[in-house]
Amino acid sequence: MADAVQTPQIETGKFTPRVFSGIQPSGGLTLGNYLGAIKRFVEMQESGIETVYCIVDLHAITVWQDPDKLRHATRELCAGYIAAGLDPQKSILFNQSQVSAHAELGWVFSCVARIGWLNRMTQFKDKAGKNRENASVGLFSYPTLMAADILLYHATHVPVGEDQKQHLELTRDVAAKFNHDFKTDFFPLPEPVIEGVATRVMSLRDGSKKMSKSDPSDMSRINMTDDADTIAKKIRKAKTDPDALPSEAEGLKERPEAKNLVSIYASLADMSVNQVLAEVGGKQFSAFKPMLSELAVAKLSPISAEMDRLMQTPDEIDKILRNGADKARAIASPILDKTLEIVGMVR
Ligand code: AQP
Repeated sequence: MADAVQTPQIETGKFTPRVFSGIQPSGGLTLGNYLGAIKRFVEMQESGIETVYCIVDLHAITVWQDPDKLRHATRELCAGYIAAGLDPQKSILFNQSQVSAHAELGWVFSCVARIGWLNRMTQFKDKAGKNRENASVGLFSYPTLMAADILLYHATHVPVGEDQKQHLELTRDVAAKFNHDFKTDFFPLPEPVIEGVATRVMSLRDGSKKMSKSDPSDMSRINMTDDADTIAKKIRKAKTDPDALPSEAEGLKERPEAKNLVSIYASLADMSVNQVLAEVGGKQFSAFKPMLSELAVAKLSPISAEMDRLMQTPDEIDKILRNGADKARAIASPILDKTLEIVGMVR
């Protein structure tokens, strides 16, 4: 268990340790979401810390979402959470738009954050691309809503993939500026938890690009709902180089595609990269890829079968989300009320 999460031992001061994280229902779940986020969510749930996991549908609509597809993706993400091991009895599972305090605190924080801070966000630049003038205002201010998601629960730890590091830093800046401006210590400065060997799973077609739900090429990613043949085909066709695998991690430098496939194997097998290379060093990709396919299918098939089963009863999923939202509201409402009081709103 080389990449097992260590229960963070940070000083949380007056704040009780609480984990918050979320995923956008902006398409089907990918292997990147699973290894970079959900697998870690489950480990943290089992570590005994209070865990709150959200389906961030308000974030998803920062880019166009077809309403029917959004509804489907929201339920499918909830099914993915549960199928991968999140237990609604142990963790709070809910969707963001059912707890209106997210949007309300998001507004307050959009008045705390500075435009200069948001201008530095690389994810906005990547997602807006060249057509920046045509991007939604929500896409630009996304990180202030993310700060609200986290701070609304006084969360102390936030498990995320590497790509969210900058947004987490902005969340800490928002909390620190709010505390400073209003001479309070009301908000904690949450710690990102970016651990393990697969904090940045790369595209199967291009080792310099993150594996993403919204990549136009389906061959670039493994979807959690892909069947065994599709997974095997995508891994068989994954871009590699002509060399054999090295026997130590050092030998993967400058070989992004090879590093990606070995890291995926390591994360799925709960091994370190060096442990994997000790076993497969010297092999050609023609021998390694079938091993990776077999492992990926063994790990992902039970999850996708369970997702399928859960999706047969969407009413049950909706009930789980409503119950989760009630529990989330019970934590969030007093924190929002106190925030508005600190700001000077008449209550
Ligand atoms: N490729 C990845 N490797 C490791 N972690 C990843 N995450 C996403 N992609 C990878 C982590 O998954 C969590 C949820 O991400 P998100 O859905 O909220 O947004 P995202 O990071 O923008 O993910 P996508 O798949 O790229 O979505 P789209 O295409 O809609 O933008 C986060 O913790 C993220 O780090």
